[in-house]
Amino acid sequence: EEEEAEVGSAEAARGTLDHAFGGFPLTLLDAMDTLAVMGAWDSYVDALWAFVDATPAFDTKVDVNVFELTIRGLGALLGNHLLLEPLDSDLASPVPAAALAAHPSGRAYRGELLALAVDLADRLLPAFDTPTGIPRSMVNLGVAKPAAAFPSETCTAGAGTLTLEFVVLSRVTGDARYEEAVIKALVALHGARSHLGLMGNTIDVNTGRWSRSDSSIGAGIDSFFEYLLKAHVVTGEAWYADMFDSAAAAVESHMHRGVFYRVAEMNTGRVIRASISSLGAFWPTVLTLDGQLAAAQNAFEGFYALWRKFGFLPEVVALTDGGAISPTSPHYPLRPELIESAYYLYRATRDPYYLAVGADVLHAIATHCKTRCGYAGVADVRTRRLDDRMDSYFLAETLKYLYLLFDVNETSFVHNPTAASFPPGGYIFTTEAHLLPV
Ligand code: DMJ
Repeated sequence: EEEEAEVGSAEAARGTLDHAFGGFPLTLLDAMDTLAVMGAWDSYVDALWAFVDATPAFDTKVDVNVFELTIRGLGALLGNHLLLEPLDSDLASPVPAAALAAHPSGRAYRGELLALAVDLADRLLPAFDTPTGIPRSMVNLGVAKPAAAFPSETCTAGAGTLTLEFVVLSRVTGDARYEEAVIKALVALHGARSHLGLMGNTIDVNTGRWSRSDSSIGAGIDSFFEYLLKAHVVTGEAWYADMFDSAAAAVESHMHRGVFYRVAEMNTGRVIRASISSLGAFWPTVLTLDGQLAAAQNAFEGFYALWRKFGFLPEVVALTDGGAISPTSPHYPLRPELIESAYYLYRATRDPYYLAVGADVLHAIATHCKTRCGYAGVADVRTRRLDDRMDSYFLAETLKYLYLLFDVNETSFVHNPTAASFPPGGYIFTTEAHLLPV
């Protein structure tokens, strides 16, 4: 049930994106900056031009999930554009001129990715045209259907995890429409929280009424919290941090018991389900980013205990009062959140324990998931049966965070950003691990 709610009809969008665009190279786009992070610059330039030469176009009559295409498509286009062509006041480009020159075409980057980002964002904007300003979860890219023809129910993560990409696009282009749309949406969504400060799982974009009042840090809500804090980090604006502080405090008081975070009813604060969604393993990341190290380490232990018990992190597990733990959704679709949190905690503590966690995760994936043509998600962690499926976030996130965790000598430019001006900033990862300058 939780799984289905993750991002509305994201499952359909995920399963069909590459096909629906007639071979639009979404996986290549999502994965490209992992090559950059690894310093594999020749491969990065190959990937860039292979993508551009595929003449990707968004002018296609396909229904897409606004959240999924924002975090995988728009975030990647914008992040890679800013690596190749930073704003004057930003970080210097980490892409070596020699790598671009060494490509057989020898061409210069001329903003091709930014042009696509603007085109895509313009096609997503009609989703925000609702009475509340909270976006619908789906649009048709080629305007074959008006936005209003799509269902009015959306989940909190789907509507509240667009901020970074849209705000940065406005700052880069000088066109305020994108930032205005996401701010209006966020204010409406945050304004719909209960008197306890808890968010529900799904909401109607026409009425602003919750259709599911179960509140958690897992599927359907997870990255809403992440983007409140990261929007503060990127923009420096305090109001995002205030929203994050109150939302995080409500989570800690109503969901947190021991090392686990339960599901609470948003109006009463009562725990209604002792189930743990693997997506919640991002929580130690935001706690670390917020400077709450002890709480982050504690939360990490809950998720890592589940990984150790099953050898992978099942999508959803149920806890009983007697202490039994059983997977209710037994698959592990190569998700990054646990390794992402290990990376943040290692950077904050330099405790080799987190490197050992990384080795454990790497070993399990390398041993059980490697197939002839890629890596496969685990269909059932109890039997180790594999799915015929590798989501693009495996390349964009799971491998990137694993690489960065083990980059203890800090050779990646992410760990040594070069400032073009003073004061030097750094990068922040979007929820799909694309890099945006702070
Ligand atoms: C990714 O697309 C993003 O990390 C998103 O926030 C959650 N789902 C996947 C990874 O699990």
